[in-house]
Amino acid sequence: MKRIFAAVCAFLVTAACCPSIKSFADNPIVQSVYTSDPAPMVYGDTLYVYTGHDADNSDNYIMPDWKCYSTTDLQNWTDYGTILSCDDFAWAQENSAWAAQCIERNGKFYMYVTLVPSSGGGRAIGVAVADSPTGPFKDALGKPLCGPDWAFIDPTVFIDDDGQAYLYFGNPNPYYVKLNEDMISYSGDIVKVPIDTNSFGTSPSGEGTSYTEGPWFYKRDNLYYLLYAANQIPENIAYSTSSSPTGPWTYRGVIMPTEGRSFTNHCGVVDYQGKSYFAYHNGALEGGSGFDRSVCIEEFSYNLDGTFPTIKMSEKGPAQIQLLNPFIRQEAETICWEQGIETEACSAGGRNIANIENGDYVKVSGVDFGDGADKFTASVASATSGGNIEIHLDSTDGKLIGTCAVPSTDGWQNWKEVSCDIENASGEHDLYFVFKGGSGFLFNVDWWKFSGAGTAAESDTDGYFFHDTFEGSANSWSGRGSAKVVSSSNVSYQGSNALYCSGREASWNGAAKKLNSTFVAGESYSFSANVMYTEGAETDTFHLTLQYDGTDGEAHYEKIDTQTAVKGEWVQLANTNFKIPAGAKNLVFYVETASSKNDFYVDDVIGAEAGTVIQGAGKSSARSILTGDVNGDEKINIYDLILAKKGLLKGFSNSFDEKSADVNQDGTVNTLDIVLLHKYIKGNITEFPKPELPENPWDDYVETASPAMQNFYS
Ligand code: FUB
Repeated sequence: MKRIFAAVCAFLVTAACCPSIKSFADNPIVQSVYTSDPAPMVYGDTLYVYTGHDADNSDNYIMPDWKCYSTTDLQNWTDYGTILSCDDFAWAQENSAWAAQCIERNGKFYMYVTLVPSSGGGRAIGVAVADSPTGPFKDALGKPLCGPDWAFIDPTVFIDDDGQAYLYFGNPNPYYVKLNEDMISYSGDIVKVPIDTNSFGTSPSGEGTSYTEGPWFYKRDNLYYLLYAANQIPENIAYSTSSSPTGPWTYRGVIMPTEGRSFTNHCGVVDYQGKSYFAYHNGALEGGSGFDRSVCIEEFSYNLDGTFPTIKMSEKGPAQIQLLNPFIRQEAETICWEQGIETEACSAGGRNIANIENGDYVKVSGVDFGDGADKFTASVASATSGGNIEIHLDSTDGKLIGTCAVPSTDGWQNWKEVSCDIENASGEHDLYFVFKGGSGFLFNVDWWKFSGAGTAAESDTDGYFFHDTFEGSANSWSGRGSAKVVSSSNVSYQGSNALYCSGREASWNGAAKKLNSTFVAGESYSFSANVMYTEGAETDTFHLTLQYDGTDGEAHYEKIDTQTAVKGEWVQLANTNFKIPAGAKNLVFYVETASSKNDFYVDDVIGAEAGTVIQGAGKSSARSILTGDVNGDEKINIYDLILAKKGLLKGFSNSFDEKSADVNQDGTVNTLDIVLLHKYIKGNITEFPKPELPENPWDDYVETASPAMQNFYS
């Protein structure tokens, strides 16, 4: 790839027609090598895409190994390099690494691959196993799992809800086999799927079906999907569905029509962070062709009936679902787009970017500098005289915010941290590292990070990122809507002040705090706030809520915790593991009520690392009233009678006990309630009498008024 870009640039420079580069497409997702046959997999919070690897300048399938890339935002992809190769299978020929898919089961990762055994006889399906999604993978069997047979290519694997795993594969006919729970053996025969045009469409010649190769098998809403390359050559992507994992199948049509400079296509489908994505390959990268393919990805939505929309190839790719945090270490090989860069194994672990020449660059998409960055640090190495990293915003010749000099470190893997000042970087930008220097390779970069005002705060020894106590100030809190907030010494949960919220004209008019870039979308945190109110009904319901802008551009509201408070008692709103939704922006954290407009107080508000148990006022003593259940244990028995009698004689310790003891609900607890409760417990009555309300309270009111007023009302 390096040579192709260098040659293209040399030509453009010679021709003196090289326009300044402004922005680029984000498909294909990898530019440093040619990639093919994508197989997406979600594990934990991360989307991985496993790919084949087409050697540069190929005029046939020269496919030495499989690669892996991951993302959490759909724009920036981290390169794990080669995670498995033909060399890892002692029985396989070199350069025969055709399509593969990886799946996790019981903490192990199984990669099903296509290879050609050295002993001949056709292609075969092998299986490798690893303890992590990025390897190292090892041949699990030392021999093929299925085959050899020239028809056995392109494995796709799925584990059904009942635990049965299925492996589909095949060209020009699909086959399936039921895998055992160990995922490296199978039971029963390898079944050749019966196909006809109703199940797999009609081939363009009119003879036979459209099914060609590259199946992708999964289930969604109890419907099984088999997607595949269809139409013979050039291929499109079509699909069939079934109510059973083994068919019969019904042909559903073409999803992705033929296009994109590759006569094959090969797809994988995945749901990630609430959205659906379709991965495929084409020949769109510079120098691309049917043998030098590149993996792309598109977002799509299923139709309401579960059918697929038509999906077109695009240069733009999916929207970024989460901004990148520049204030934590970022791997240099996390890239949206690059020119002239390669990656290699790094002596410090993972990978680094390498073979950097003058004018090469890396784009990192959607970086959130928040309140600002004033320093840049990178880990670099150079066996020559180094060069400079120019740091630009939004394009390769956009605003220059800093230039970091890279010296010689006497070796391509002798790592040294270098820093430079950064000016005027705040808010959200695409970030461009443009590499400058003399001729030849300049330097390598392992990782980078920024620091400054927008820097994510470090948590303190308690694990707290912030701790607002309102001692003499409202800290960074403000009123929402009509509400006003001030630090008040009227009451406090800790210390001598609390935040007083008043002037509320609606329940959502509460007390709010903007969360800074410490709080990262997709990550979990522990939150706690203590609230109390002094005027209004006996109880009130409070919410601790997160407002954020979603990836759809709309405002969303998510409850962090909800509690019922008793008037005059502090109650704690807390959640030790609240996940900020992926892609959430403009985070506002606030206290509101469910429906009242009561004034309230907030104190001791903490945002901390996920899992941190924060001491607070605890849950409220509020409970729902069950008439007769005076002690609140959800049973009505002699203990309630004892407590009711005691309350009548000496007074009730709280309003819940008193309300529960008022079994005839006439507003007071008296001997009649005690008698009724006694009768209920003995079984003489099975329900308490309902309070007697006049049939028409207005008539009753008028009747009891003075004659003059009765005259007035009439
Ligand atoms: O990559 C080699 C072969 O090309 C795959 O196995 C097929 O699916 C087609 O994409």
